[in-house]
Amino acid sequence: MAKAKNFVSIVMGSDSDAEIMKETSGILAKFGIAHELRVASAHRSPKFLEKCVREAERRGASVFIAGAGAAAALPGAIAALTAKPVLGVPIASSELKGLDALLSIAQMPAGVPVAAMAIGKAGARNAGMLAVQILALNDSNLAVNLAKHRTEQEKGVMNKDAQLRAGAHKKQGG
Ligand code: RP5
Repeated sequence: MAKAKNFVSIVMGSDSDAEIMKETSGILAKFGIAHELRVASAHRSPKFLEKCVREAERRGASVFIAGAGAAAALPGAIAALTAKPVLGVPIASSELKGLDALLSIAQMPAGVPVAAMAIGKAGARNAGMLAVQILALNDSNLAVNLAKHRTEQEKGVMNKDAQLRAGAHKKQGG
C-alpha cells in the first residue's frame, strides 16, 4: 500500500460521535490531508481498537485524533498503543454534557500524553487544525497554506467588524 506523505487517523468511540468528528475531517480535507474515519471503542472493542491503531501506523499515520464521550478512555487507550501524537476531542454525549469526557481526556497520567481539545465541534475543528500545524513542521507547502488560512481567517473577522460598524453608522444616521 502506497503511504500518503501526511496521513491522519480519526477514531471515534461510537457512530453517534460521527456528526462532531466530521468537522475534523472537513478541516483535514480543506488542507488536502489524507485521512480515515474509524469507529472503535476502548471499552466495547479493545482488541479491534488495537488492530485499527496498528493498521493506521502501517499506512503511515503521523497523528491520531480520537473523539469520544462519557468516560472517554479512547484517546488515552490509543496513546498507550502508539508513540505518535494523540489529540482527544471530548464529546457531549452523556448527562454530564462533555465535562466527563473532557476530564477523562485531560487527566492522563504522566508519561502518556494526550492533547485535550475543547468539547464538541470547536474541539473537533481545532483537532484538525492542530494536526495540520504538526504536519506543517515538516511540510513547507502545508506551512504556506496554513499561513494563508490564518490571513483569510483574520480578513473574515475584519469584514464582520466593517459590516457591523457600517450598520451602526447607518442606524445613527437615521
Ligand atoms: C462513548 O459513549 C462514545 O464515544 C459515545 O460518545 C458515547 C455513547 O455511545 P453510544 O451509546 O451512542 O454508542 O463511548
